Amino acid sequence: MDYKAKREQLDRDGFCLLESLIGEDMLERLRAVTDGVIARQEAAHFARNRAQGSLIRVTEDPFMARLIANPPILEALAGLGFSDPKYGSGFIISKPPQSPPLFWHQDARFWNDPISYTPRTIQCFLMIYLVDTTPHNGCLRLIPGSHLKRHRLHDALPDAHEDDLSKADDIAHLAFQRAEGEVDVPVKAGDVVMGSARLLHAAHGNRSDQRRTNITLWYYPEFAKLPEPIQAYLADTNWPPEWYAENRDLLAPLRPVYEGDAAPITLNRKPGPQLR
Ligand SMILES: O=C(O)CCC(=O)C(=O)O
Repeated sequence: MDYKAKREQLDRDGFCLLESLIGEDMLERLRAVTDGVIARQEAAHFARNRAQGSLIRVTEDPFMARLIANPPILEALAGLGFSDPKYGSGFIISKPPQSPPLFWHQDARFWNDPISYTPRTIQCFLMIYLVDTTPHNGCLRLIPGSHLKRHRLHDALPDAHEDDLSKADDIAHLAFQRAEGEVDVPVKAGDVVMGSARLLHAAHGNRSDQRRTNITLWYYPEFAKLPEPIQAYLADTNWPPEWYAENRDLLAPLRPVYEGDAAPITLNRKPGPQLR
């Protein structure tokens, strides 16, 4: 993999594609585990999250720790220049057959800190696809560069993950429409899309007859270099203690730890006027 070119793309465009990172054996295990977890959810979960399909914390199954600490993922992060990443959270986002699109949003929370207005990747998603994914069955859509440059949507969108949008009961809403500059990111099963939490992104609906499952894992690739108030906030993880205890060997090196005395940053999910 040409990590230098990938890193340049991540800094410039806010994302890059890491091809064939997850092997077939791991994919098979992940399909079985995620299908089991999805089958255990109540109907209300799917009604609440129609736009995502599902939004299930990966801590519902201990096997997921093996994905979070999967050597090919950590090697790719190191190849990109992130040799001491920390993990935050993760979700099983699975679109059932014939399901609606996901609305435009960005997931950043630290817009109060000047670091959010630099090319640095504070927080990134790794979207791990368990099936081949195209515009037909719900591939990712992104607005390249929107982690650094203001887009019309920044001012037009309601707060990220607003309840009504998640229910997808008004597909005519601006948040579900085509957006200026958007690109599709079709992938093969086992590919991983890496991107900045600040990047505007959405997903097509799934118009196929097969389930489309993506596992989104969130990492802090340069945790130790982040401003201390951000480290202080992130160190207070909400990992379930029994899940952590069961997977301590794998997860301990990836746990964000902060021992200073800075107060945690106040969250702000909306970019300020510095984003131009
Ligand atoms: O499931 C997808 O295609 C995208 C998920 C997403 O946007 C997110 O996790 O923020």
